[in-house]
Amino acid sequence: METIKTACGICGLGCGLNVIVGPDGRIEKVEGMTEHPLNKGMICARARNAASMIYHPDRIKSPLRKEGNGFKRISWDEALDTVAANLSKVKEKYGPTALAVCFGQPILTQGSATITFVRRFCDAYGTPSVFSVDSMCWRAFIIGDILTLGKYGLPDPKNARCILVWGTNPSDSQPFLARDILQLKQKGTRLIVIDPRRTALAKKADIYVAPRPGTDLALMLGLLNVIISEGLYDKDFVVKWALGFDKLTEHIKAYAPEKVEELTGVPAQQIRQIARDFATIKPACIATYSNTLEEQGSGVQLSRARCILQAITGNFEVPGGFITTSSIRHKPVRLENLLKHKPLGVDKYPLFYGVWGKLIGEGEGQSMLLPDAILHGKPYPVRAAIVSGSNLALTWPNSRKVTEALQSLDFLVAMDLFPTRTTEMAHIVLPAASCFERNVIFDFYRMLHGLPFVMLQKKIVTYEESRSDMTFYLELAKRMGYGEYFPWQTADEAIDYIFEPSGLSIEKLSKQDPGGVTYGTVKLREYETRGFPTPSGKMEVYSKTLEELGHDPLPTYREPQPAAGGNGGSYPLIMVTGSRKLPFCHSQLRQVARLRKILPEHAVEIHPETASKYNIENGKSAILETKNGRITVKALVTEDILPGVLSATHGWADANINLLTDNAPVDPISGFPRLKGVPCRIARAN
Ligand SMILES: Nc1nc2c(c(=O)[nH]1)N[C@H]1C(S)=C(S)[C@@H](COP(=O)(O)OP(=O)(O)OC[C@H]3O[C@@H](n4cnc5c(=O)[nH]c(N)nc54)[C@H](O)[C@@H]3O)O[C@H]1N2
Ligand SMILES: Nc1nc2c(c(=O)[nH]1)N[C@H]1C(S)=C(S)[C@@H](COP(=O)(O)OP(=O)(O)OC[C@H]3O[C@@H](n4cnc5c(=O)[nH]c(N)nc54)[C@H](O)[C@@H]3O)O[C@H]1N2
Ligand code: SF4
Ligand SMILES: [Mo]
Repeated sequence: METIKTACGICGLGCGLNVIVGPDGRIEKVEGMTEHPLNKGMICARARNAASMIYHPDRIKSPLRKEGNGFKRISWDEALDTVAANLSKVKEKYGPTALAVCFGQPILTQGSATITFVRRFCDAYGTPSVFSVDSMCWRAFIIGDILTLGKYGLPDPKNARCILVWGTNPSDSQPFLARDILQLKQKGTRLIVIDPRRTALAKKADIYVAPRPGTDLALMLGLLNVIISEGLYDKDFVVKWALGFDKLTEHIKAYAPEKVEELTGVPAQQIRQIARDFATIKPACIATYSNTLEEQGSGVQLSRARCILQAITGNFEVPGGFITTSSIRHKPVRLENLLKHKPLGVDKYPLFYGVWGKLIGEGEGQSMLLPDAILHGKPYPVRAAIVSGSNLALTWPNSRKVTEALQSLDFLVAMDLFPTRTTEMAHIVLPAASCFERNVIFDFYRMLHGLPFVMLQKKIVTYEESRSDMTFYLELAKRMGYGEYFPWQTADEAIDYIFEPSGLSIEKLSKQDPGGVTYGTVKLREYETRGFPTPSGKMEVYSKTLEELGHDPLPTYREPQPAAGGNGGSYPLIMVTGSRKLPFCHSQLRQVARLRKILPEHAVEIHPETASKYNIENGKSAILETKNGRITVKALVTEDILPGVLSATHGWADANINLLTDNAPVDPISGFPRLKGVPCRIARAN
């Protein structure tokens, strides 16, 4: 038996694992790595059952070519030749913009080298049409942070004495964080939870409030109203660093607690109490994550409001508040000089693409615009797509339209671990290496957790003919004649090349620091010596950049449109979608019997009052409907949700909630869709 250390990539958070490998080279057992700074020995059911996923009989074992209604096994050579020939044909006929590359969460969290490498391939081909899940995950907050602070800030709850857990449920989405927060609470840290569902942490909280979904910006402005009117802010900081604070002071007068109570349903007295606690118990942080406040249609402004709350209370770039970290030096690998076109959405959502001339991410397009571009050929035809590590047929909103678009393509390639609703539409399907079957330098800790730490996600086993995503793009580039830009023999060589300026390498992280290594620093009050990296050098409470683009220069609450909830219209209820469930990751892992046993099927959460009003019974089927479609789903009647609100999860092939959501961009700044606060109705299924 051998124990090998690796960073878990199943849900992408990077927990440290000890993987026990038997004499035959098979993974026997997976345990938590006690010395890892994040999970400190803890693992979740998914990692514990990793072997059942890796060796699952349903896995894609070789490349496949579509033949009639089925698939035929082919060799990698044939697959690569077929992909290269078809992509060349599409480029010749329609130009390079006709290829779209779409990647999902497993690529996004594979480490920065993979994303830049995929982009290098796209640059060589000449397509700017790259789309990822961060059109609805996380990026709206990055944009808001940069517009306000000039950089991306992360909450540091592990060092906080007051934590506002706001629209995140770490018990399901970051289990080690839930554990840490409960431990801190026992030691006296003040815990405040803001969520329309009474989550496990909410039940232990000092204060729990349940706002009407989609009204969080009003609540944040209400907190600012109390903090400013009661003088609970850091006056020295504000005078020196907060550009436009005087305008904010006027602006927030419209958000008195009683007014905010009307908008959000949160009692004025609790708004006052939360504001006072947050401003006076130090250090304090607002612990959000990457998907809830972003998907309300006002993600960028929510991010700005939370940055302002953090900074004016003296909680920016201090441990326990918001922290920022130094970045890792990479070799630049983009070939932007070869790109003659900009991706979809740059004109309408320029800040999604970049702020002040600096790309956000790698300058992807806004994915919400892709289905229509494929279906209507505007602004240019998109006729082929490579889908890497995404089950977008289930996970992108408006599944009906996404499916129709994918089916209409001349050529579709999908690389995945398992057959999915997306791979079933592909002309060529490729077997991807799982996170236990490839080397990746996992450098996402700083981005995800504000932890200056790096670790190797190690190739521990090989599975049939699976290959890493980088290997596929490397091989494809060579077939397509881009060898001059892709001189590496292997993906590992390319990773080492990219990380060379940092001094990190696969060899070093494998032999010298297999348990990971601290890399870089957390920055503490860097602005005091260097100012804020914004055009004004200050924190931009009032954003001229937004004003010039026709947006609200100060965060301003606007009632979600179309409105929902108690308005007596056709869709009187409000649905939140996609709350995480611990056994699964999006649409993944439904095959693993032990995980499926924990949560056998999709169930929509509904309050007993709402259930009785609509004649819905616990455990019985119900029809859930929005303007986009309807599904039949089991009802779970629970006191732990606000009356009038329904909560449905995503990723279920048989009761797919994204048949009910819309891909229309809603946030005017980022183009993010609305997946929380969706107007809906429910009826008993007979
Ligand atoms: N088990 C598991 N973990 C995951 C993932 C997974 O698929 N499975 N996915 C990972 C990824 S990619 C992401 S982006 C993150 C997402 O992580 P989060 O966005 O933090 O998602 P959740 O932890 O499910 O928390 C969402 C909470 O927000 C509440 N909520 C919904 N609407 C509103 C609202 O309008 N206002 C407020 N205040 N609260 C609201 C819900 O009731 C729920 O309790 O999780 C990551 N972790
Ligand atoms: N309604 C609603 N929809 C949502 C959300 C919501 O809250 N509500 N959340 C959104 C968010 S935040 C996100 S991040 C997206 C996630 O959207 P996706 O990224 O599309 O989610 P998954 O279903 O996890 O799909 C990932 C696929 O990659 C495969 N895979 C795993 N590892 C690898 C690998 O290393 N390489 C390759 N090539 N494939 C791999 C898996 O088998 C799986 O089929 O969903 C979004 N969709
Ligand atoms: S939470 Fe579970 S699946 Fe996610 S990285 Fe940690 S151990 Fe892996
Ligand atoms: Mo996400």
